[in-house]
Amino acid sequence: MKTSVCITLSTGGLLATSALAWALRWQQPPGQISSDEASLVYNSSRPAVAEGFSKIHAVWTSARDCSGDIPGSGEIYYRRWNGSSWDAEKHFTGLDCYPSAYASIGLDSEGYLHIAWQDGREGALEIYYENCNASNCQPDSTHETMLTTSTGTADLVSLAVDTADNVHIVWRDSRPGVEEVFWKYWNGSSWSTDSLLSPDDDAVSEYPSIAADKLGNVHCVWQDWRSGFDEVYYRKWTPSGGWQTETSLTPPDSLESGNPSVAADSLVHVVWGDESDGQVHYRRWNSGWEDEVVISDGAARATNPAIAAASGRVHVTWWDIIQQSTSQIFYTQFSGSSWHAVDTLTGADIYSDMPSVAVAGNVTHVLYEVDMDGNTTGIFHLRGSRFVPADSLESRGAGDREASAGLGPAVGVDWSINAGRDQITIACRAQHLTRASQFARVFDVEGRLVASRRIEPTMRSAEMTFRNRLAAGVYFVVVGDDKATIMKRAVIVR
Ligand SMILES: [Ca+2]
Ligand SMILES: [Ca+2]
Ligand SMILES: [Ca+2]
Repeated sequence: MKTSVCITLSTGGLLATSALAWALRWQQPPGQISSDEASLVYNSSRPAVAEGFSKIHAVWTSARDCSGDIPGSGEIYYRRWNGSSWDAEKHFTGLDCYPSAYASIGLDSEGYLHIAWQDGREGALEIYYENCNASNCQPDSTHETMLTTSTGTADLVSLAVDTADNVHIVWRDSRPGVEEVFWKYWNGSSWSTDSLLSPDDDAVSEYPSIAADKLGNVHCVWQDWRSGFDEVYYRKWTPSGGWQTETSLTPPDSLESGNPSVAADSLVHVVWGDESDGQVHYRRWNSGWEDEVVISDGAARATNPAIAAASGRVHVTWWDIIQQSTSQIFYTQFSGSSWHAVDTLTGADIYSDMPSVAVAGNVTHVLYEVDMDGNTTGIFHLRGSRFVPADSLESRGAGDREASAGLGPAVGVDWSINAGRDQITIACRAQHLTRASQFARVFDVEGRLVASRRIEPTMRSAEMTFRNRLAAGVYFVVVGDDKATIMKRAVIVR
């Protein structure tokens, strides 16, 4: 029985000096969606999610209906989040158990869900495609279309639907002798021929990611080995001009920059994992490519970011291999001007990876893979919604503007919990709290007030004693006065 208490403090949201007068409240525990029966967990992997008509659509690979006689066997499964629960699971591919995997989805303006995946039913992998009306999707394997006839292997497909409802796919294809990125698209009446997007130069170009913006354009990124190390390249497609020449997004610095992912609204957002510091990096196109920024804060190797852009905000999730034996999911959000503090979504006691993200309204949905027991994996779902942890923003009048006048720039809060987990000590650094009405409060992840006490102006620390032990979970410590608050997030692990 574990008795130790581990506290993880993040650099919490600093309400007083930024516009981030909110936090994300993640529903716990996460829901498992890859099987309706908790006792039955099949190998399920690589979830992909997309928003459409305020619903969340999820696909993933599972071997639940396969005996395992065929190596890599798996089929593509689908569920729709209707706003409060997941509709019944359906399978997209016929249950032949030949490998079907790496599904990518997008929705068009009429509510059709488009899906592409790699499939080994013909021997070597090829790209397949199907669509359905997402209001009541009825996958029909007799309507599947084989989109490629590669002389090599066609896989790692990414799909996007542009504003004219053209369906674009990019994928990795070894037909030139070495893997290159190919593209084709459905123009409303037929599929175009397969077309090379990356230079046919004997250097591997792979892991393409594609996204459509609000203006009718399409954006593709991939990793490219031409300098002897992987770097990220980019091309843009316009309806009138087709594909523009490529742009290098990362310097050829002999440090791998790979697994890029792209999202687009009226701007273009690209993330990737970078070996220079083991972090997730981000670049935005806004009338030109802005400098890259580091958006993760992991101590290990952050990789495989997934990205979504919605309502002017950018959402990024990734996994970080903390140690050889465990991996955790992280998330952060960009307001357009500043990045929110990184949220840790999964504990170090489980191995979780392959996150995917989509947003409906104010709710962020993250799906990811969990290693259940070393042999089987399951797909899990977390919802995060924005909320304001300070109990009464209304009393602060104009909120953030008021708040910025309240506390000095060097504010800081430290806190610790005793081994019995029933007493929190909160320390306020420097002389920030000079007003008459000051408080320290602890909220749980649901935003409920757990404890509150008044702090005298002369006090530099406060203790809060709880009647019961605090359960493991996420908490927020808020210190402030009637004008401003400082929030710090903490995760209490078993
Ligand atoms: Ca199959
Ligand atoms: Ca190449
Ligand atoms: Ca690099």
